[in-house]
Amino acid sequence: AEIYDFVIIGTGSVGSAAGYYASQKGLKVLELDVAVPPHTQGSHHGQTRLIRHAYGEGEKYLPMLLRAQKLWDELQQKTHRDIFHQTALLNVGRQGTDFIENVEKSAQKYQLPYEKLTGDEISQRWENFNFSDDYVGILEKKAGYLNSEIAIQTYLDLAQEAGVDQRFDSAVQSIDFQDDIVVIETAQQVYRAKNVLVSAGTWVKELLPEMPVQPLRKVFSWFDVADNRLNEDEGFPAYAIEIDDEQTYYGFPGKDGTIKIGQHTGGQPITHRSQRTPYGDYASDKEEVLPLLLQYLKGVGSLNHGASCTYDQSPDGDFIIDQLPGHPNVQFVTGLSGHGFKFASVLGELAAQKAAQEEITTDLSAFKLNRFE
Ligand code: PYC
Repeated sequence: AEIYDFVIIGTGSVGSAAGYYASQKGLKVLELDVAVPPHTQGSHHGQTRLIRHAYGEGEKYLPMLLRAQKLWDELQQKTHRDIFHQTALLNVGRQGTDFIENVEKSAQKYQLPYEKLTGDEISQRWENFNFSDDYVGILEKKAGYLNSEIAIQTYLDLAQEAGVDQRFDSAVQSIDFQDDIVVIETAQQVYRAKNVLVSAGTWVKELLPEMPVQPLRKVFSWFDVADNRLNEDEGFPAYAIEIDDEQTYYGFPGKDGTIKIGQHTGGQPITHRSQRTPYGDYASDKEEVLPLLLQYLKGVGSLNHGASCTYDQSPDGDFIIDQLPGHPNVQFVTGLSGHGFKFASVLGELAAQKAAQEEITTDLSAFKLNRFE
């Protein structure tokens, strides 16, 4: 049977990008997924994801982040699909917190354009926000949000046009090794590969039990827009708001009559797919954004609907980008911890470069698996 240059296990966010970029390098590629992506079983559904540039999680992410934005722009230019909305993005937090310091330091170091606002100035500019001067805002005019499902569909369509083999509804049951060849078994078939990327998302431990990843059930919801000023076409920004250590919220400007809001903190650790129950199963699903709506964000109407998804949480919240000890031809990208989608383009490109044995010049040393030893 044919030996693929590159087999990708899980073609949601990172995997779909990897398949496309690998196809552009002339590799013979196979894409496998448990369902037909984009789908609702992973961490890419619910239409939209933020793209922040100045990064509260630390400046080690900046080289990847800037490349990610460039690749999203190129994808949009190439296909004319509706991928990136440069709505501006407002980061809010208390002065002196790690989050705000990281946002400001990374913006300065990488010369990103930003504007710093007092709590009062935030409320003057957007009357729907209500922050005291205990809070500061850092506004990034060039950031915004991505249409995640459209982006994945675009990568998959381009990959298919480029001749990538796609076998969806194909759950991988095992990965094995015959010398330098990786043997991948699904219920239907056995495949052989020179290189593999495991970008399997939340349930990666079913294939790689040694990954220190905790699945976390999360929800987000859409509310009716009760005040026009919350809408994207009125200039309302996307936002990431750290109220305190335990409460970080995020949201998107209103569009088509609704506004999407979620809490980044919280959620329920789970151990099996069946525990990712639908929105509304926990009382907290409907309650968790109320503190934001009662105190800090006005003009949001009634709940329209919600959805549940999962984060693949790493012990420190940072990504895990590495290769299997003893098997350098098996790469994995995991532990994206609920802030990964914006990086999917660049993480896919890096995986494709590695599969093509190209030199990787991005510093990935902060993301290695052995930091947990
Ligand atoms: O990384 O900006 C983010 C984000 C928003 C919601 C979850 N993650």
